[in-house]
Amino acid sequence: MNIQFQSPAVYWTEALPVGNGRLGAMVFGGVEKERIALNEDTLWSGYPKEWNNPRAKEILPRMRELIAEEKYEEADLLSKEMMGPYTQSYLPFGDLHITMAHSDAKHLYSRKLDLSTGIVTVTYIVGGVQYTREIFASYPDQAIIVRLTSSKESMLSFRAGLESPIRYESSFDADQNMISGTAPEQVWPNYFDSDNPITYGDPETSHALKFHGRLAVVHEGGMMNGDADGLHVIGATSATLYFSAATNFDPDDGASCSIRDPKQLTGEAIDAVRGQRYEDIRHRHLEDHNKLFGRVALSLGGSKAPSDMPTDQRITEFGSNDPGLVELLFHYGRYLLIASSRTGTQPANLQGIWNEELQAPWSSNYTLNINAEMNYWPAESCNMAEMHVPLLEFIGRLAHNGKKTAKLNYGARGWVAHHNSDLWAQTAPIGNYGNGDPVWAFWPMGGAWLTQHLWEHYAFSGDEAFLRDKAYPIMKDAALFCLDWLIEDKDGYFITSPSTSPEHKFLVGDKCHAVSAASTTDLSLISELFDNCIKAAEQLKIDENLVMTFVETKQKLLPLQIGKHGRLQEWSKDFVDEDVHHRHVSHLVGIYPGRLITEQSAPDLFQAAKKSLEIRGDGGTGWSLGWKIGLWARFKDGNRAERLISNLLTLVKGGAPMNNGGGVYANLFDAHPPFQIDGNFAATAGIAEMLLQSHQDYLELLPALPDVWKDGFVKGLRGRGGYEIDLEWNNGSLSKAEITTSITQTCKVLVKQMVRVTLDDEEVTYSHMGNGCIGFHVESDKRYVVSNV
Ligand code: FUC
Repeated sequence: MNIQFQSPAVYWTEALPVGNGRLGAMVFGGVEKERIALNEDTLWSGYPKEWNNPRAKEILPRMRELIAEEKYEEADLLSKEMMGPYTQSYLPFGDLHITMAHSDAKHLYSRKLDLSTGIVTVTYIVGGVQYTREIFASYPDQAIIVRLTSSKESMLSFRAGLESPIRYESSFDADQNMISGTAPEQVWPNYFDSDNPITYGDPETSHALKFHGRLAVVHEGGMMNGDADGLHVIGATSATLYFSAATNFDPDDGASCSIRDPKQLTGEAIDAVRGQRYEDIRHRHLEDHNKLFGRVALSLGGSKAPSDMPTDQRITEFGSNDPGLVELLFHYGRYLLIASSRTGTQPANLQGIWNEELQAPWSSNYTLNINAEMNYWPAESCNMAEMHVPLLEFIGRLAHNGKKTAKLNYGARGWVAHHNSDLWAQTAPIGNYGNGDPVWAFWPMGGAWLTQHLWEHYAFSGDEAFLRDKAYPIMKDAALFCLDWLIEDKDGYFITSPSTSPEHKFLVGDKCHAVSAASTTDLSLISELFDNCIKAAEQLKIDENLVMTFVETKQKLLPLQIGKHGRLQEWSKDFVDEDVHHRHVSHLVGIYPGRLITEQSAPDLFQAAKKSLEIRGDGGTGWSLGWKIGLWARFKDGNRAERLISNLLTLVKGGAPMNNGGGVYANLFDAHPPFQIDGNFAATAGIAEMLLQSHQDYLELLPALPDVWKDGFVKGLRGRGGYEIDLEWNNGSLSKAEITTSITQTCKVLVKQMVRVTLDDEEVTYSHMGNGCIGFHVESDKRYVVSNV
């Protein structure tokens, strides 16, 4: 299960990622000069500032009048006065440089990342000596470990040192190199024109984050010394490098903390690990990684490609002889989430935790109108519920800050978040108080969408304590904001105003506009949020009156409509699209990842949504292609979903300019382009969705199996209701399903033909429950087998 090359990386997007949720590294694998690009997930610019804009609530009534009068141009303009500041940026930590004493004249070079171990290995021969590097990010030991060995005694000589693109100071002693500094107070987004895009404060008084990085080296054989040029190891046979980094970000307070000493933190981490045997550290890492990564297995028919074929070549030659590349793409999404989102870390941002640029694309922030959510689509279905927790915790921080924004900006109850956020959990609209375009800068539905994740975490686990103590209070508050945000239109329907369909404009005459009333996205997200709150409150037997309000308001929401060409309308009026192939498909959120519109619950809307997707086409940015995989899976069209996977498996060269022609880079990172990790996660989630669906209160096995995945199996997928499922199929149809559950209940399965259900080879009786479903009693932790008769 390798991503592999026969040459070092030239571009960062050819380097190989490792991560332990907090520390990330990209391994280039240079022979003479190795570069390992480093990240620490709390290293962001800025500090918490006042981002709320009370003027918004003064403007709101006028905005609503303008929209009701269809004066969209004026509404767009006025919305600028409701904006707030841009978010801050996720920063690179720096680089670990290792300069070998030998030359670059290598042969038998190989560089690979084995997803099943989380270890990058670089090997080559120079001057008759085989050199090997192993690099991994250990979660149990909270360090990045680099192991260097030479096949002949005393042939390992190198210099190692840390650098950073952020202002820093460095120091060396006999066996350690340290760098430290203070992050910039402000980094403007790369799309914002500024003469001074990166500004530092006075390190003595700045509230920006302090950071510290520490590299220690232990060598076997030879000698070592340190000077201003680095740590020099001469004539060793092997050596282990330990890297740790920290900032003084206080997760409880959401701000930098003057008594938190990052130098002490890295010191403690390194002291704890460097006295240990390399084999033990490696073993602990493998155990930790396997526990998570080993939960899911997938076979779609393997690969006829030669086993040593470089991954970029494999992508270029991808075709029907290589479903193994789809397996790799699937596993990569799981690998990347495990590597970028662990208990106690920050949630994965636009680039997970890997970023080399001071002004990363879109600040490498949390983009809430699709991208941050998309990162977590595979978390539950692909058996990584713990990896979901950093996002769920972050939603809690947003809910806290967003209460103030709801009150100050709109005079509303509950909490609100908008288009972007950052380490500081910023909740206001962005756009630098008037510079942004409302089509992206003004979008108050961040909370409504994010809370879906709280509900899903409960739906998959059935963990009622989580629902009661954590999820529901935050969901309810997001719903309270929506109750206050909705207004009645002239016909008595509830609508949102102002409203956008994220990032997609409509045409009136020859002019494009962003802002109108009641986009389908808004109504879908709110409707589903009310639904989830109703279900949650009923389950918890609380808030009866509020449930009535949710029910009544939901019934009075402006109904979704079908427009010309039979499409699900994107806006409440049947406007002309600015771009029929637009990358965002937000109006289909109720199909996927939501479950508002199903073939059974709303057949006409379901067909209309399908028509919309048909017309949107099969192109788009990496993440857009990823979304469409899941959508076609929900439309039960496996071949079409597979076509989108193939489209995503288009090689994008490193350094390609930003555009809408998505694909993957040589290292299989999703290419918007530029690199954006959400498409990786969406692809993994979409593939899972093709194999198992559970959003309609029953299990649907192999709902969208494409013809080319003739025979195969998947193990360890999760379904809502505490299910874990293994499936096997032959010749395109299910041969066996094995079902376990953590909850004793009636298991409902949609069946396409006569089946037999057994428990320990004993027949289990089932009943027909209508709509093609069978139902049978299941007890927790027992393994039920459904097989064709
Ligand atoms: C949204 C998208 C862009 C990009 C950015 C991070 O603004 O429309 O394509 O993914 O987020």
